[in-house]
Amino acid sequence: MTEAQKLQDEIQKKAMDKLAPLFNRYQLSLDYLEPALKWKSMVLILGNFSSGKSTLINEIFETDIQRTGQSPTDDSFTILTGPEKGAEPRELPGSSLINDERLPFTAFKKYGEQFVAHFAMKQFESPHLEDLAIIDSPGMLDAITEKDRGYDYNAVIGELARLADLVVLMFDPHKAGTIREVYETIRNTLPGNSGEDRIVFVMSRIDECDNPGDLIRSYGTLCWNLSQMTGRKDIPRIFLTYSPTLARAPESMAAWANERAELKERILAAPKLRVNHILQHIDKQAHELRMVAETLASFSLRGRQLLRKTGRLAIITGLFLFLFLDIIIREFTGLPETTLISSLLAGRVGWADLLIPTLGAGGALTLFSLFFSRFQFIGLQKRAAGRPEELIELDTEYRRQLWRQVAPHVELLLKEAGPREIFASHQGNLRKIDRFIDAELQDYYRRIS
Ligand SMILES: Nc1nc2c(ncn2[C@@H]2O[C@H](COP(=O)(O)OP(=O)(O)O)[C@@H](O)[C@H]2O)c(=O)[nH]1
Ligand SMILES: [Mg+2]
Repeated sequence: MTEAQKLQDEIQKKAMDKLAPLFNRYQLSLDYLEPALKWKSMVLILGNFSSGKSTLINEIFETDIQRTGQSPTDDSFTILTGPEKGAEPRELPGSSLINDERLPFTAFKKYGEQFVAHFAMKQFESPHLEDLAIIDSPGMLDAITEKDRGYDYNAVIGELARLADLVVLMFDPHKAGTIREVYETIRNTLPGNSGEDRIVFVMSRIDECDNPGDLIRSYGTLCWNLSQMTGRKDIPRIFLTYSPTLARAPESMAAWANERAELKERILAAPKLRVNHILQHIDKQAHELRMVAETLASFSLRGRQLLRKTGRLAIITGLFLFLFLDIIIREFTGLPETTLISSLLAGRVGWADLLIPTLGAGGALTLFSLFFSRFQFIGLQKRAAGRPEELIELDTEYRRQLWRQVAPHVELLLKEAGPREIFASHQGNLRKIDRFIDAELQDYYRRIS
């Protein structure tokens, strides 16, 4: 095991030890945390069909494992990786992948049989593929709708992108302008799920541009499209590449020769991003958990404040009835013969003197506690579940983003909360989460920097 893998294992174990009980406590599923921690580093290759994805993969790993061609030759998600230690390379169908607990794909069952039929793993020997897997993907086609594919393509891409340490987005000069599906995918899934720094933009097949003017026009179109897509004014780095073996006139492409090599380097270096990615992922999950705990802490604080007010009134009323109920009753009925106060003054308190005071005080406390749990708490709960965002401060964009992730879950927890929730030790849980985020996670960040 390498140092990085050891560290990764340690981080995973620590995160599970510290966070899993709290995830359970707040009924958050570990479905997001667990898969992202598993298995090896992954690079997801996305792009238009025939943008050269499979060609690039074959080239990097010096194989012809992936079929290539001008028409949409391949409509599957294929995981390309090395065989297990000591085992022969195998091909595995999607059904095996989604049922293998050691792999991070068990959650992909939900995309249905159509997806599973288009999901596979191909193993082959390569020194780079011991701790790396590349995902070749079916091309994005404007014309193909979700109905044609039979599964939610964008959701699949979003989930794979979240697991991947690097997402390579490939365009070719011919179709630089028709990337609506790519656009939607980036807009809807990538930014929330994976940081911008994990996306690499590539314009490939540039050798097919007839002249530099052509290339510049294609590049310009792509930049414009990208800025529309990302909503940012700055243009990200775009690798301009071509396949040296396929290029029509390789000698005229000398200016771009290095870009392919650099891209290859970025892809092969993905395992180095793995630990950082895992830390970022745990970081985000921990902050989401923290926000859930924070909201419930705020709710329980309000509950206790309300209870304190009602409790004070209950005690005053109870005390009043304890001391004076027998006097009041005697005023109307002439009984009892002695009251608690008169007995106290006479210095002879008997058990009988305590009967009415105790019933009075007990009755008052019971009525107030019923009033609190049946009316006041329910009212507070309804208000909180209706507008849970009022329970916490959403003063930064980061917090608003976290809130969007957890809001439905918080609403559910608030709806299910019983009066006992106000005594739960949310503050203690918050301290535990903070200690994890501020001390342990930061320590790991320092160790990898
Ligand atoms: N001229 C040229 N052709 C390329 C290049 N890259 C891929 N091709 C060709 O473009 C077609 C589509 O490539 P492929 O890798 O199958 O694209 P994919 O659908 O994205 O996997 C194939 O016929 C390749 O031979 C390139 O850089 N230059
Ligand atoms: Mg292909």
